[in-house]
Amino acid sequence: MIKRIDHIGIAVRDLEQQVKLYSEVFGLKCEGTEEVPDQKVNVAMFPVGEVRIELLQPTTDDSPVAKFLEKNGEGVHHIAYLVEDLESNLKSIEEKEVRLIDREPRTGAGGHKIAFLHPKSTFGVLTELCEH
Ligand code: CMX
Repeated sequence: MIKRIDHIGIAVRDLEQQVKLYSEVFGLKCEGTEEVPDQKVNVAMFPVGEVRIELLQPTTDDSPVAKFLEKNGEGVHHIAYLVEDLESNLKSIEEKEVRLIDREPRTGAGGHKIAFLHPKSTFGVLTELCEH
């Protein structure tokens, strides 16, 4: 089902400051920044080989990332795996009694189809599946 890791999401309070760390200190090239209204975040993407680091800053107080920052502070927020045919994978995951956050794909960064699995069903790791 899973092809590879697509990206690792990191929750940050100040996107601009963190972009400086990843570009100026780590020497990575930012692929772009964008607002993802459906997820209430601003994101900056940094490719590292085939995987990307996705920095996530909340745009509203009720953003899932705002809640995460309040509770945990900055840090790793989720792991996203690349899949083909997200819809049919969601159906088969649900049949295996894993709790889904999204039963239907939503629109994530880059306009990709995404869906989250609940961390209570995945041993505390918020897991995203995405299809390009
Ligand atoms: N990783 C691991 N566990 C997490 C978590 C995360 N990122 N976020 C929440 N949890 C845990 C909480 O610690 C909590 O556990 P306890 O009950 O043991 O304390 C439990 O999940 C419930 O969390 P909560 O704070 O009460 O928050 P909610 O139930 O309101 O929401 C979640 C949690 C995961 C359902 C919600 O954040 C969500 O729907 N996330 C998916 C969407 C998302 O995160 N979007 C932002 C990124 C978008 C992008 O990448 O573009």
